[in-house]
Amino acid sequence: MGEIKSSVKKKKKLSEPKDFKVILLNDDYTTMDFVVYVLKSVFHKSENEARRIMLYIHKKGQSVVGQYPLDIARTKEEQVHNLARENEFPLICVLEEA
Ligand code: TYC
Repeated sequence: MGEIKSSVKKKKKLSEPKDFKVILLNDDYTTMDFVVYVLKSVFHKSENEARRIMLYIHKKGQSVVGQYPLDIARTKEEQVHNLARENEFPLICVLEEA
């Protein structure tokens, strides 16, 4: 009697791709209005939410402003830095593994 072979293949466990937090940092030169503009245009925050987050960063030094898969997080980071450069502000954001 031949052995019955299972046709069901074992599923290789692929770990879920990690998300990355996008963190906006405070500085002394970027205007509050510009940070609010970035939070609205890049991170789709409402006016009230953008102002609340901006003031939190201003007081505490930094804040997570979103969490995304790596490619999207990198794109957001680049958009922030491009907008900041175009407008001659030193605004910085960094990514951190979630
Ligand atoms: N500290 C800035 C000021 O007083 C405002 C600011 C807030 C800058 C948040 C950057 O991520 C930031 N003009």
